[in-house]
Amino acid sequence: MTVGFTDKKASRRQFLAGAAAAGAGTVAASAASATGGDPLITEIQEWAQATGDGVDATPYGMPIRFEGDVVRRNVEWLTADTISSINFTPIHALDGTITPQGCAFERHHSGAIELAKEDYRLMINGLVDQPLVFTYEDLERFPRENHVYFCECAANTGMEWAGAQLNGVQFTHGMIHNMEYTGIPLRTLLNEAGVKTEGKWVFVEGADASSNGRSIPMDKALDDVLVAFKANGEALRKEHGYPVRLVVPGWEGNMWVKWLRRVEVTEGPVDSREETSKYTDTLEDGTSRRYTWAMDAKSVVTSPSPQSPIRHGKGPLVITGLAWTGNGAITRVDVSIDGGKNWQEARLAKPGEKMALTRFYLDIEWDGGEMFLQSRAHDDTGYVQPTKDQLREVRGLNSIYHNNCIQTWWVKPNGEAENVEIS
Ligand SMILES: Nc1nc2c(c(=O)[nH]1)N[C@H]1C(S)=C(S)[C@@H](COP(=O)(O)O)O[C@H]1N2
Ligand SMILES: [Mo]
Repeated sequence: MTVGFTDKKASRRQFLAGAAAAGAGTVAASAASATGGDPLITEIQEWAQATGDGVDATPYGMPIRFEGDVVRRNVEWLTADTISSINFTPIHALDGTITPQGCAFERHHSGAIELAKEDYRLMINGLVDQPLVFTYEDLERFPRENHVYFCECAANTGMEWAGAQLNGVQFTHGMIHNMEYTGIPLRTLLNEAGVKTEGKWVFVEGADASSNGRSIPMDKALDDVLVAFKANGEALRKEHGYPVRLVVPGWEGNMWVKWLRRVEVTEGPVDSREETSKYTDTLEDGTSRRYTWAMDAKSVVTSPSPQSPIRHGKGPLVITGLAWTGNGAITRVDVSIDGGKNWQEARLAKPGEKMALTRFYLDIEWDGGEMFLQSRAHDDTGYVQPTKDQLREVRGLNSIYHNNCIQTWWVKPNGEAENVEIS
């Protein structure tokens, strides 16, 4: 496509009109055949000369083989062994906001276990009037709710503290997924057991060898935490905690206990491994922040990005990305193409929803020159996503977790992009 217009709106209209004409096989198409023709238009193709697969060929569908590179990936030097490890969502290749379970990042400390519904038990004990054990079938009889929430590992972007490191948004920001969960409010089950007045926290743990125990304050437990058994309409996948996981909206992924087996009502926090030596944020002076549960507002451009270069040359370009906040809803996203000197307000595909991913777009006329692409999220608490330098000033360089800084992609005239830092 060649577009030589200066007016952005006019050129986009022209582009769309051209595409429509070609599709309808009118002037544009016959012009093509006159110059030798495009066999994809002029010839009857192989796939039109025989029948396709029958409806019995795909009882449960997988993506078509041409999409075979839209998969989870890991970072070799991070993955000494695959049992206690992490892989990343291919967010550079997805659009919209819902993450398919099949490519949603996984993080487990002792591998993904296979736990059948028949063998599933959930215990509620500790400071309750009546300790209870639920089977999976018991859970199915409680009133349930549907909610879309993001789950972000606290370590997402954690490798980028000291400098631009991983060359792809899948690796820098892919420890996140966003699904529609079906589940029972934890509140319902706690009320069933009857929380004693001294019960101010819950300690939640999983059935896997690591157990991944975490303490959650009672206010949160009684607020929006879900005991979930479906994601995106179907059963949780094994790797996401089949048959039941905890959903802790807006809070770090580590608290979203998979294969949930026990909820103990306690007076105080347990100070487990996962909330002391891990998932605390060590500052410059050696002291550590703890109880940093909520994921602060963050955003990133998913395309163009290193794994999603521009292939079409100058002209209309769709810049897109994701924004989210664990403290409420995204209200606005700004995009800069010059490394943060000038900002334009991006278009939100839908108004921001609480603790869920928001898709943004900025449709520009690319002049073919280099760009330093950034995005900046605002949430409904008034919080604005910080630059890397602003974050380092407060948090130093000792942290792994809770890096929500503004990301920069250096897009070159050939359309390739690279992870860089701007200061
Ligand atoms: N039982 C159990 N729950 C767990 C974990 C685990 O290893 N075991 N990993 C936690 C971590 S660190 C994260 S980030 C999320 C990841 O959820 P996912 O694997 O569905 O992406 O699960 C959390 N829940
Ligand atoms: Mo995590």
